[in-house]
Amino acid sequence: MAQPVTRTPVHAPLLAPAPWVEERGAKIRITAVRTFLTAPHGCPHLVVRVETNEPGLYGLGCASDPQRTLAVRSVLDDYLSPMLTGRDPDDIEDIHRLLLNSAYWRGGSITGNALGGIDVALWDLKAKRLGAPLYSLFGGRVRTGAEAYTHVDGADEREIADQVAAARELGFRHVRVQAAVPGADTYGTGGATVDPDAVRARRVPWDSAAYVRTVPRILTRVRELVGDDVELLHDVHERLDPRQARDFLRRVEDAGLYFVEDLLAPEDAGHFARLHAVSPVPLAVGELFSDTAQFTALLDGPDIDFARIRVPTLGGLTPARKIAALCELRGVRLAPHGPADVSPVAQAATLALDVSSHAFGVQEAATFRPTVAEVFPGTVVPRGGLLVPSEVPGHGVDFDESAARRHPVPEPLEHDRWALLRNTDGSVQRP
Ligand code: GCO
Ligand code: MG
Repeated sequence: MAQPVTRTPVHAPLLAPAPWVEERGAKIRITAVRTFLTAPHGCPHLVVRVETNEPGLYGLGCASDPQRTLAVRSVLDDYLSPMLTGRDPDDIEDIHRLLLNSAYWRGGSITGNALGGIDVALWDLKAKRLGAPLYSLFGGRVRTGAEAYTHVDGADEREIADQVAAARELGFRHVRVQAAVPGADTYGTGGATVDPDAVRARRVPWDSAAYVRTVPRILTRVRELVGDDVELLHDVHERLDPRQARDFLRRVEDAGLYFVEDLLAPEDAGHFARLHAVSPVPLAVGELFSDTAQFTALLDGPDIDFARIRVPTLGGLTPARKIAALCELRGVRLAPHGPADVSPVAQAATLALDVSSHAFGVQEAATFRPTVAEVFPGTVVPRGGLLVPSEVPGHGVDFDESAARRHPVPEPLEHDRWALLRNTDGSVQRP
């Protein structure tokens, strides 16, 4: 008969406060770390609340990983949370290293998101204790707000150009443009030409050759139609191999893109140096990175132009700030990840980094459903293409538990969508 596997209680030295805490005589202690799942936008948002013995004092973080939600929640509830209870929340660097190394094996998006949820909550807590907006703990503000980019897509250049014009009307100076490839499942085109049910049934393939032939042509025509007065971005979503990527960059040169995002899968990151050396098209990479070493390998060159940090996945603001500092010293810009599967809590935390870093370039801005702000009061929305941080203490986004209960996560949770796609020859397409 199989033996049940039980968790041993947390080892005493991990529960002990850091050596200097008693001497400091700090009174505030963490009393609980709670996790909440909610889906006001349709995708699961995993919220982390670090509570303290001071009434009303808590910090909020986001550990959302739409593909591995329950695993991240288990890391938080079963492993990290017991190590935090009773601890002084002030020493964020110490706590980050302690939690990261407690498992011996570190890295990976599941650990990253769990740590990220706690880390952002601790920064929020610290800023609230000090009565300051979060950015002010990062050296203060260096800009009014973060330039944001929104998403548009379409079947042809006219449809796309109309949408770019509509985004311009709303004040966006940066627009991500995705173009459909007839008969192929192309990332970010919202089913413009293919039926999503057919994609799920694996009847629509991914066709790299058609994509490389078609999309640069459409993007170049969009540029002709919209003029130079707007920055255009494009996300390849890791769907090319290095040879195809070189070809794509050559063909897209005349579109004058602000950047091309995720040309290659992380496994092929060693090819960025060569692509960067041969093409004038700016390269953006990093939303899949869960380890700072993945960034440092590309920043040494530097082999990229924009670092797309996803704050929760990288392990929170503590590692993200280090990468931001390195970017500044290397002349690389930040273009943080911010689609709707990053909750408003992490969006606000990322914004604190954006407005306090000289390295900042542009921020991806989610267009949330109106219900999202009911669950997350203080959700930041772009105004005139700019995301402006709140002046309240902390990162400025709260969490309404009862509103969250009105938006439960749909069951069963979809966790496999990135494995659905196959190439025209039947092999699995790597996102
Ligand atoms: C982007 C993205 C995302 C990812 C998503 C995966 O906004 O640039 O690539 O939309 O696909 O976060 O869950
Ligand atoms: Mg992307």
